[in-house]
Amino acid sequence: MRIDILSVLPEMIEGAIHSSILKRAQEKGLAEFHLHNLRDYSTDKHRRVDDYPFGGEAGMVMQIEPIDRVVSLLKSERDYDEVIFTTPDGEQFSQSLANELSLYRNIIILCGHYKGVDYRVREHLVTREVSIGDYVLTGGELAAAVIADAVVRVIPGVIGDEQSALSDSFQDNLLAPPVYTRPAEYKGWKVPDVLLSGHERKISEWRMEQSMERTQRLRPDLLKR
Ligand code: 6GU
Repeated sequence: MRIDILSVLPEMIEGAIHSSILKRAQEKGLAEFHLHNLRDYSTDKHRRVDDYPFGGEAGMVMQIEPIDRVVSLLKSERDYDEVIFTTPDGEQFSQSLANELSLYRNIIILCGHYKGVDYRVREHLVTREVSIGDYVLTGGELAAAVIADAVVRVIPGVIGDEQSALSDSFQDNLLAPPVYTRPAEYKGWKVPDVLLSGHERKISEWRMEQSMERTQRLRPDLLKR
């Protein structure tokens, strides 16, 4: 899968795509990231990509031209399955959307700046608008990094033990059960006996009970879906 990310601050995303799992996905040839600085597509001698809004409101607006230039160039090179725009008024990102996007070959993620992008970009260039939650970030860069991370880690082969992506919290609308490792006792704080019992059926029953109890207590909304 190839992900092209368009941004005025690509360095904000750099760290995420060089983190261990996403880096390994790239080394294995399962994912490719291409960061594009929108300023490189400005026609202005000062590399400006924004201008004053028509109608005279406060704040600057990102212009359509640099965005259209890079989107057109990319589309001339390959077909894209989706042009995603990150914005707090988009559809809510979820595990199921991450799973769906992970099946695509090529996607573009355009990092939005809320209120700040010429609306024709959304009307004519973008195919999907995505928010990562009900709060406002200074820009869409961190949201793009979140989306890219969640999508790439569910591509088969990216996570060593494929089971582990499938048993994540949210894959089945249940929170994951607690996990422990050695030592079995630390400062008198003990690992639950059942996990040391070697009794497979009891262990899997305990995990399911824990998942149900934690979901009921912490995220009862998940059980109603
Ligand atoms: Cl996608 N962008 C911004 N700026 N803020 C957000 C968001 C996106 N999702 C939640 N808050």
